[in-house]
Amino acid sequence: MTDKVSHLVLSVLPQVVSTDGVRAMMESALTARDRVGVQDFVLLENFTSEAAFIENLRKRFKENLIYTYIGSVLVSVNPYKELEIYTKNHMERYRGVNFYEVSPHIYAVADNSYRSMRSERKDQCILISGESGAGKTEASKKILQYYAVTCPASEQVQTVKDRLLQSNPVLEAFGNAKTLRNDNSSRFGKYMDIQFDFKGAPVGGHIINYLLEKSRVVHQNHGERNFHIFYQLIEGGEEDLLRRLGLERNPQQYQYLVKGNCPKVSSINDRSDWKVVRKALSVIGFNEDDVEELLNIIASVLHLGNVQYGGEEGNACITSDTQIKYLARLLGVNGAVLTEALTHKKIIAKGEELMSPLNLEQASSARDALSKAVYGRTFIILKFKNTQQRSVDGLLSSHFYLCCSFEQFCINYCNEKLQQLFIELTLKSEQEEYEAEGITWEPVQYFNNKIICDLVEEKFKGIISILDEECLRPGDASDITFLEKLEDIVGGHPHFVTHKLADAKTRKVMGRDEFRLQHYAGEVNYNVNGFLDKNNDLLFRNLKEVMCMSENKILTQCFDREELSDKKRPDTVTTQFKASLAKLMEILMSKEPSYVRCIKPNDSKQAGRFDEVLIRHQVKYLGLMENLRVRRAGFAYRRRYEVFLQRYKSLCPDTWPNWQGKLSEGVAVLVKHLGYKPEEYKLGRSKIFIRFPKTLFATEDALETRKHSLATKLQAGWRGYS
Ligand code: AOV
Repeated sequence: MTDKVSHLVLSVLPQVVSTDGVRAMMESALTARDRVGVQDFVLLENFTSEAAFIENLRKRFKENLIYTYIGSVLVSVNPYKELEIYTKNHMERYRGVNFYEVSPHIYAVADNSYRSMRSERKDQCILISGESGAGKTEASKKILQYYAVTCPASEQVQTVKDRLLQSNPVLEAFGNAKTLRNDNSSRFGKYMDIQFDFKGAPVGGHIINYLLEKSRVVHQNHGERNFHIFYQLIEGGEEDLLRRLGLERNPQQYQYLVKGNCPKVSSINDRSDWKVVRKALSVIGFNEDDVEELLNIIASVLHLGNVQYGGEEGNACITSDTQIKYLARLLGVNGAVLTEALTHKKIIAKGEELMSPLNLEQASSARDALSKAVYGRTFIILKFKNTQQRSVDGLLSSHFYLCCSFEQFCINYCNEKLQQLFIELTLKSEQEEYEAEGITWEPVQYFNNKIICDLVEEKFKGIISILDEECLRPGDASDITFLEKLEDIVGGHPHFVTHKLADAKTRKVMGRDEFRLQHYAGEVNYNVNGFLDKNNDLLFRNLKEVMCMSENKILTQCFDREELSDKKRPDTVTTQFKASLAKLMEILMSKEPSYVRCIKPNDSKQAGRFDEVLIRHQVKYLGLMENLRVRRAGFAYRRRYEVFLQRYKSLCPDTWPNWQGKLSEGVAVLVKHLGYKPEEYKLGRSKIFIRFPKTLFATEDALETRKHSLATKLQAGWRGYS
């Protein structure tokens, strides 16, 4: 974009002010506020009250108004039913229109972000957060659809649009699964970059997936499933395809698919989804050979799961070579070498290589580690990649889990960092706006969650460092010694507690192998079981070697030979994650963010049910009250002079029918006439700032009264002012 600045000047969009829009927004926000609540939480009279906040959400939810703002943040409540608010007409309504002129909508956020990118030439990002099933994926799809329809098009652009949209079914097939909370739950974080050219047309993009819940490949909890793709392939794959892959049309045949005892889900049609995914794969640029190799990998994972071990004297051996034969063919590896690697571990002692046999347990976990590595790495390269221009728009969705395993620890840490960024950036943008408008900034008190971030990530003393240290320590290191180390080192931290350190009441709700973190969002207990293994994520060297020799082209991309020459121990999972998060934060800091905060109204996926306890919890952990406090710290309402004057000019004889002088002076005359007290408002360079909603409501009521009296007078043939 930078090299085409001259064109950009032409593309600056005028500030379109539609009075109709303003009226629509005011009507829903103000005059009808008793019924439908306020459309911006900053207009709540009692803005510190959580009860008032929830009541406002409830009123709106009842009226199918699922979107509400906190300033420029969009709060969205999942309706669990199709609403007629995503039509082309709606898209047109939001196109090029100011944020506040129309009722809150995801399209407004998308449009606003797009226009800021074009007019201010600032990189944008849209952060979408919320718990599983709250509507993040849907929100990101709606944004993409909005861009696909409203951005300028050309043939090349059409390809990009198609690819962006079609990358979703593919990512969902490989990265989503049925969980107890959501039939289509994304089990990974994603960051999506869309690149626009100087005309504002999307010309490229890429998606970064991070932290896939790999353990799901080999194990699922009761009532949950493995990733969709496995079932889609088995249910939907053509006969000759399945024959070639050596698969049977029955998920119950596969060890990796039976753990959750949930092969079918009523809301999912694996067979028709398969068709969608197959088509989508070709749209995002996979040719027939690529698809074949990809499916070989998926089938291999299923075969790996069925590799059974037996053996005498504790040394594992593979009981049947059926799977190995398939694996050798599908992965393009030597069967004998693979068999050895699945039952032995290579040790280098005194410069000599030795093969040491694995016992049954070690062999099973080596096999599972291989399945996870193969699937996890394939997933990472499975992204729509088409980078031609500078990236200008990002969509990030993240989750907050309240369960308690290693993956959730990482994700909750990610959310803690995002929250920190969120508060910092909200404060920063408030401060910048005040400065730009020449208004004195009054510092705001808020809860800074840095203390929790430090507890997790601080060098040497943080939980990640302690975990890494235990992972590297030879000898008796275990999940329990890790827990003990935590007690020793961070035991006194106000946000940390374990069973041993807890008071009697807390102890009742904690296991002996758990630690509890007091996140900004609430308390979460983490079970240390599996922390060391998952953090190490070790794949034995000889298994890596086999994969590096694979003839499967996707696998050769996934397993780089350089990894073998690198004698240094690979970074642990949390350390890698910490580094990629730091990078992500850096990217986000360099962009102008918009936020979508998604709320799940109930746990039963039901339309119309507003579960207050569940919602209150989310309002808390999304930090919405904190956000509102920061936003309301100074002024509840701010509008550009022309918008304010246009709406209220009829309330003052000096500004009616038109004010001829400077806009700021017109507003000054108007508010003086309305009797605003000096402490109630401030006049900035281009905007009026009003401190309390009641001032605005009084003005709005005056307008309403005037409209009525005017109508009466008009009927009586009146012509002048007064
Ligand atoms: P998530 O992305 O937040 O969960 P989804 O976006 O998958 O949640 O939403 C879950 C389900 O809620 C969807 O499959 C839809 O049925 C419904 N839904 C969400 N938003 C809307 C909407 N705006 N209109 C109608 N229905 C909606 V997870 O991926 O589990 O974190 O991991």
